[in-house]
Amino acid sequence: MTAGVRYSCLLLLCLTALDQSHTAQNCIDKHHIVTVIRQMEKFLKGQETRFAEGLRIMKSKLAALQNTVSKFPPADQHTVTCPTLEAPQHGRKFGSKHFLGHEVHFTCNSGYHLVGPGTRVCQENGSWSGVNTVCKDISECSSNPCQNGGSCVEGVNQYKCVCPQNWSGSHCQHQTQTAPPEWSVMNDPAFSRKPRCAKVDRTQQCSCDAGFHMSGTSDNSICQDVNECEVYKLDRAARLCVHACVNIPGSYRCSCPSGYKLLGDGRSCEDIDECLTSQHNCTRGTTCINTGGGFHCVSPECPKSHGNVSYVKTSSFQCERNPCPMDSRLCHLAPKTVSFHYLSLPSNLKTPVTLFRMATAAAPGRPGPDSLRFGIVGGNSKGHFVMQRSDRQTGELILVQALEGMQDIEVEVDMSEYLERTFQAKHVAKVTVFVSPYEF
Ligand SMILES: [Ca+2]
Ligand SMILES: [Ca+2]
Repeated sequence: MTAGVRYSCLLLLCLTALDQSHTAQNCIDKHHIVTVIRQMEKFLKGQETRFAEGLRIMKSKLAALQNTVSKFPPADQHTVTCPTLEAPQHGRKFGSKHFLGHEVHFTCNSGYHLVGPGTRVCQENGSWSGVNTVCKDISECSSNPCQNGGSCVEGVNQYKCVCPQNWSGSHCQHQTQTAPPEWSVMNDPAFSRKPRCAKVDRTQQCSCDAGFHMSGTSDNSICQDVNECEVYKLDRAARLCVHACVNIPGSYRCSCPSGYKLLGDGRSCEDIDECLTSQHNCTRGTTCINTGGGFHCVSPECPKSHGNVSYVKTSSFQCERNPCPMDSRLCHLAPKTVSFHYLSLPSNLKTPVTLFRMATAAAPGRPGPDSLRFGIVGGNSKGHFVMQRSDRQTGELILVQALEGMQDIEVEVDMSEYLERTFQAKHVAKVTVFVSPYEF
């Protein structure tokens, strides 16, 4: 029993006794009771201080804990991630975190306006809220720049006016006498519409839908499709389509050659990677090489054996010379390795451009060659390529003249290793370049 509890019992006994007998003699004298009360007060004071101190410590521990918890998100927020989002074309993306609850924001460059959500949030199911955001160019025709009944045709960041008969000029401001313009699709009912007419102040007002222009006489008017492909045909800088433009009633669409797909911007073409998407028919033992507009199945073969020289295939694209007899100089001069490389290039690639690098690889623990010589040993009859050293251990094959598609070119380069001016070994790389018929 603690001192405090003992005093409490004693006090309780005394008070009960006082109450019952009213005689101080039956209990401890008054002086003793006062002393006990003071000791009890002291004890309670002490308890109160310790209790307050305990509370203070607990409060500060709770605050520290709360602080720690709020600094780090719960564990499951780290496990949920959303796929990386790209900035829209002609726009920017803000925010790079892809955890649950994080936001990314989009803006568009000047001249473009945002279509879709400006903010997307990473959701619990690991996907972003909302749909894809795109930046569309602000309508160039919204200011109605074409005069005298001319129709405005939207282009890429620009517009053109197609003028009614007898009008010409960039804004149809000049009167002329000409035959029907070539961009107007005539004599094809699929490309004609009836105009929409209404009486305004007792006069008949007719108009055509977007993509059509008014034609015919004032009594018998008709809306003819505008051939946007013709309008922008000669304007290379403002070409509507990277490849082919197809005119359709009221609009146009772009198409790509076979082996290419149309990109999301509706005008560019991208090669289909048949090797990656298993759309190839390469047989076992051959390797699929993707090219612009198609693919190739290749199975490189090692050089034929001759004399003491023979090769073994060490991987799909590498052959190594079998060990030479000690006294066969011819064998030591033959390439020690022959490797095969395949490159796919678009037509008319801007030059100069480095196509291929070749480097020496000394065996671990052995001193490497102290000098290297690089050269082109075949396939450069037209001088398209140059082989040069780029650093102490590397040489590079550079395309110096543009290659026009479609063609396949094989160029063979070699690297000779020397140690203290003594020939060590030669390595040959056979580089095949597939040039696609298009510049994209
Ligand atoms: Ca059209
Ligand atoms: Ca392809």
